[in-house]
Amino acid sequence: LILRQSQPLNLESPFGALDGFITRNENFFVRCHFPIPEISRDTWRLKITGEVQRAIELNWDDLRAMPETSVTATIECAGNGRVFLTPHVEGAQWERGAVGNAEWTGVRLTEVLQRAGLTASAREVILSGADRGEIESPPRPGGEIHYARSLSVAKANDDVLLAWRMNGQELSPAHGFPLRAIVPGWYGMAAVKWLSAITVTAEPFHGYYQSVDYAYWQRESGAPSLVPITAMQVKAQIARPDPAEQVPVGQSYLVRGAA
Ligand SMILES: Nc1nc2c(c(=O)[nH]1)N[C@H]1C(S)=C(S)[C@@H](COP(=O)(O)O)O[C@H]1N2
Ligand SMILES: [Mo]
Repeated sequence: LILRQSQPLNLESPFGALDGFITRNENFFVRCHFPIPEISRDTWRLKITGEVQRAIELNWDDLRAMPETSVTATIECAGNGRVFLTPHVEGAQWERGAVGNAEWTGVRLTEVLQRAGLTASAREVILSGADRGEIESPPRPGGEIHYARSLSVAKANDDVLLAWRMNGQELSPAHGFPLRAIVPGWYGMAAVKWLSAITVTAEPFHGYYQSVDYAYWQRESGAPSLVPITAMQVKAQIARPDPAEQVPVGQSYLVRGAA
């Protein structure tokens, strides 16, 4: 992995090493906004509150007693390839490797939501991580915040997974131990790691990583409006040859890439 930042930890995958459909765990990029929280399974809890029939708290055993399922899904950071943008854009200067594909195992979010029961006014599902810290550059909220992102109730009940295994191995601390969300088809910012709270709301969420960061101006009808980034755009990327690689003339060469 290529070190982009050590505190918080940001590691890029060597995209040129792409050699198959699944990204090995040791090659999987790491994107963190805050220090990695230390969590013990014994004291970890998942709280589900807000627009629910009954607020509930699940411990590790409660969660593991629920039906287990697996899904293969790509995580791409919305900032992948940022270094190639002109003009220059602030933020982690990712090259091609802020992306990976893995098989995730866990319980479907809809199963967990059913335990609590959504009310008729439920509209969004906010996922919060145990990691927290202060935002340095303005515009910023004062004081500490937790990493948090919301999903529509429709997406939450569709194909979102709460995962505890990655390619058959227990999640590592960097990838969200003990539990993270996997939001198939959406950019990585939605895949909340170190999941500790689920809050169901009747109103759209306007948290920091939803409105200031990971949002874009959409000019659809009338005035531009700030919209949270969600679904991934179609993309294809060449792994080999590498941008700096010299390719021999007159010989066959196997080009590799991913879409
Ligand atoms: N709690 C929490 N979840 C998080 C983040 C974070 O900083 N904190 N980063 C998000 C972003 S921007 C991305 S791209 C993915 C990266 O997942 P990975 O580190 O397992 O590759 O995690 C997402 N989930
Ligand atoms: Mo990201």
